Amino acid sequence: PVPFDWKDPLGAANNYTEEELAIAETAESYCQERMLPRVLGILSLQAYRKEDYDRQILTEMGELGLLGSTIQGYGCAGVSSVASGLITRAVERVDSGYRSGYSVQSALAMGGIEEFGTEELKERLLPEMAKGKLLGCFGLTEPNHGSDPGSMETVAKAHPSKKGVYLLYGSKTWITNSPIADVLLVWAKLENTGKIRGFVIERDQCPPGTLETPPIKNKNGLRASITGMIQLDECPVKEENMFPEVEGLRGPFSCLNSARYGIAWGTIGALEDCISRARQYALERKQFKGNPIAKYQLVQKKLADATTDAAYGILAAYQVGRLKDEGKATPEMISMIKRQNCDRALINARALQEVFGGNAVSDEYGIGRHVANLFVTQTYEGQSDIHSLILGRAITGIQAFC
Ligand code: TGC
Ligand code: FAD
Repeated sequence: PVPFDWKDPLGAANNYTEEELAIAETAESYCQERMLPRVLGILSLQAYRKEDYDRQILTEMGELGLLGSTIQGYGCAGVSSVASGLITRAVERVDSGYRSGYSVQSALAMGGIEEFGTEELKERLLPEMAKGKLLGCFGLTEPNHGSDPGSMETVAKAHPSKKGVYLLYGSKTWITNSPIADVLLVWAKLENTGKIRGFVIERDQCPPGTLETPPIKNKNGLRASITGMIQLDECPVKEENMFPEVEGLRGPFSCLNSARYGIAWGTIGALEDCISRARQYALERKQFKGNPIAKYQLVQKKLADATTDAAYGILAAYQVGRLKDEGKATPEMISMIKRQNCDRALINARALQEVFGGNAVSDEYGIGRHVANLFVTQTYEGQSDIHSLILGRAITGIQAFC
């Protein structure tokens, strides 16, 4: 009989193609060998402790062909959605903050430009973004409008004297990568129609004082990623940089479908790291007559629960990935896996934290960092309760948002 593998209990790896397995291996080696030392501080960068995001990571990922990996052409690899999920899982096994930086670049900024941008924007920006030379961000959330982005206040007005130029006013907050982004995809309402449109702001084209991106410091989660605001004051954007076709929330939500799908894979990577760390600790730590605490049933139940949820979560994400590539995935499927995998990863990581006793409080054991990060993953890209309401609406036909 085939032996049981606690790292892949339901044999998900049997579903992947050889190409997907090779991509996963490349991503895993890069993440474990070059990314992990940064978060733990072995390279004295101490990303999590010092809130120090190393931008070089995206350049390295670009060199490996991992950025915007599902995009066909424009210097991107054009791999399957499952392969991109496996990359995301490898990155988040290290830290959700690095996965955030990666998702925003790949799914939200590059994905948005690829789906809705003009050919000129795609040819000019995507290859440089794929190399990690230009960094992107995605500005939807505002100080007064998070779960309800349809009420956004950021506005684009036609320039009073320059034809074909818009002036953007407003502010976005909690924006991953914004302080260091070169390309800022910002969603704003056109003053004359009130319709939401997507604008690609290029930092080097903005006159001084029209675009500010102050960082938000002292976060208690996702400290290895950089987060900030986007403040726009008469920020000029050429009409060519406005997405020509897409209007309304369909624009930002289409980008979010891909990013939310990635989070469903990623959070299971973080949970798998918690399982591995807790299992090792439980085997080594001895209490009561020299027994390893792994011998105790209550500890074993925590590991059994977490391992089961991780295994189910991966298979669900895999299923949606295959359907996505066949054009059969619905946004509700993505809401379901985003909500379930984020919630189960957080709940199980929190339970496994208990296995470490007092040592859980030291950041050297890694578990508290994952717990703090997973709270954020459950909150951004649609808080879990919001995804419950999206599913509730689809099930009953009645919307309960307001
Ligand atoms: P609603 O009436 O539901 O829809 C308005 C229009 O949008 C279309 N739509 C979608 N299209 C494609 N994909 C989807 N998933 C879509 N969901 C909706 C819809 O068809 C409609 O189109 P049209 O043409 O008829 O106008 O809009 P609502 O205002 O009632 O929305 C309610 C709700 C709760 C579903 C929505 O606002 C929501 O999902 N809120 C959560 C906000 C959110 O997810 N924010 C994310 C910000 S970005 C971020 O967090 C990045 S973190 C990155 C990182 O660091 O990893
Ligand atoms: P609110 O909308 O104020 O919600 C607060 C609580 O009320 C939540 O629990 C919510 O579920 C609940 N609630 C709200 N409405 C309802 C309702 N109708 N029924 C029941 N419950 C409800 N945004 C971007 O645009 N780009 C980014 O790159 C980005 N990166 C982020 C990075 C970090 C580290 C963080 C923390 C956030 C980021 N966000 C980003 C913002 C994120 O998407 C929002 O925080 C999220 O959408 C929730 O919005 P909010 O914080 O305004 O909470």
